[in-house]
Parts: sequence; C-alpha cells; structure tokens
Amino acid sequence: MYDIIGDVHGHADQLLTLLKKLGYEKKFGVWRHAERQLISVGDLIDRGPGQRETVDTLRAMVDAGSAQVIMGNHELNAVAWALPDGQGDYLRKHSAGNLKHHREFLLQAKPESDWYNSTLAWFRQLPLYLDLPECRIVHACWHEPSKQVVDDHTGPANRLRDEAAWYAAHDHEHQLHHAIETLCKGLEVALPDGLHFHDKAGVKRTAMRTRWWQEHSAKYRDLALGVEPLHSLPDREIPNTVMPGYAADKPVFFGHYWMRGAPHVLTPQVACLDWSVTQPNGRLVAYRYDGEQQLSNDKFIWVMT
Ligand SMILES: [Mn+2]
Repeated sequence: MYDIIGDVHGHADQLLTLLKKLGYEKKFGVWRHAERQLISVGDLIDRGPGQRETVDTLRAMVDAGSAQVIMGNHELNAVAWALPDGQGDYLRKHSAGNLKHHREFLLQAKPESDWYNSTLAWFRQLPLYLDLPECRIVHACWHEPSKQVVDDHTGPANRLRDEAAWYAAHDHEHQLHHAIETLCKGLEVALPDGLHFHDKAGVKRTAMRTRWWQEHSAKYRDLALGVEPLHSLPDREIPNTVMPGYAADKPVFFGHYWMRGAPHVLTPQVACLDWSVTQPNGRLVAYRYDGEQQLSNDKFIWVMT
C-alpha cells in the first residue's frame, strides 16, 4: 500500500530520514520498499537547502516505480516562471514578490543548466491529482467541479495535455485557470458586499482561503484560513452553493496548508500532510495508508525539523 508524504520544500535531509523511518532502503541508487509505494502530494521545491537532492531522490523513485509524485503549486509556478507569454514576459510574472518565493530554487537549479531544463520538463508532466481505488490525492483541494474542468484538458494520466493547456491554465479569463488554482492552491470564497481584508503581506483581499473539507455549513469566520483578525469577516453563513464540502466516498489526502502542532486527521476521511517542514519545530509527515476507509491519528509518522 501507500506511504503518502507532505510538502518537502527542499528539505532533503528530513526526506531521507523519513524514508529510513518508513523502512525504505537505498538499492542500486534508488530508495525502495519491498511492499509499499511512496506518494508525494507535491511542493518538492522552494525554500529549503536541498532542492536538487529532493527532486533527484523522488524522480529516481518514480522512474523505478517506487513512488508517485503529483503537482504542487510550486511546481506549477516553476513551469510558468519559465514559459514565455509571447508579450515579453512569462506566464508567471518575474515580479519582485514572485521572485522572492522562487529565488532559492533558481540559485540551486541554475536556469542555464541541463538539470533545470530536465526538471521543468518533468514537472510539466506531473499528474494534477490521483484518484486511486482506495483513496484520493491532490495538492490542496479536492473539488469535483474543478476536477471536471481539468479533465477536459488532460490526458489519461491527469497531465496537462499540451502547450495550449499550459497557456489556458494561466489565462485569468479561462475556466481552466480557476480550476487548477482550486486543486493546487485551495478553494477561495469571495466575501459578500465588496468586503475585504488585508493579508499578512498587507495585500488587499476580496476572497478568503477556506477549510473546504468541512461538511456542515458555517460562517465566514469559522471557515477562514489565514485571516486575521477574524472579526473583520462577516458574522453570517457562507451559502452552501459555494462551499461544497467533501463527498466522502473514500479518504482524501493533501498538503499545502502549513498545519502546526501534532499531526491529526481533520475528519475520519480527510488528512492534510503538510505540517510546516520549513518552520522551526515543524514536521515532515507521512501517513502510512493500508487501504482503510476511516483514517486514524496513530498512522502518522514524522521527523522534526
Ligand atoms: Mn503548496
């Protein structure tokens, strides 16, 4: 069965320690397990000191069949950073803000190198999600309507089909853009009546990140992620139509959300595996999955940073 791991963000030392802890062994240059396969929820790169080693380790495992890796928003952004938009810029603008998040990868990857080109080509063909017989894996949000839009632009392995799809995915007027943003960056809900708040960076926001997995309806301030102060949000219910919850016919795993504290399931069928490896006292976390339909806290395995 599967060992599903959270966002690594270039923390190769923690990745190797976690692989050992999970019982993987390096044979003929590749980490393998006799009975199990590793699945990464994406976000291999940006921030940490061992980004090349992280990519090389997991890519070799994918090539050998001992791992699967899906697309995180950082891989999506890395590809878009390097794709010209035809108007003298790139699909992801080379702004100071965007560069800040990507600079460490560029320093380590060296954009003129063969490694960089080969890695971006590999990122381009990563699946956008996995819908396995027992469970589902996506980087940020399992959202059925967005998945259906994405499926019109992907092939059988859930990879963006061609160059045109990459351009559509970065065209703010195109529905594929919003669908991919939802799967890889999470479900945002617009605030009513022109309301707004300012995020940590002081940027004015008219939509908020949400705890999309929560099933019952709730107020804006109950479902918000990363909004402070919460009382800046309306004290009323979010319409059910914009918060679909998760139709839990099988468990779903994702990363992306910088959870803190001791790893635990969010509901019996929903588990986030990103426990903030980039932060002091953070964790790189795996869930040891054996096909169960009810997830349990005692199946998390982690290494501290
Ligand atoms: Mn992410």
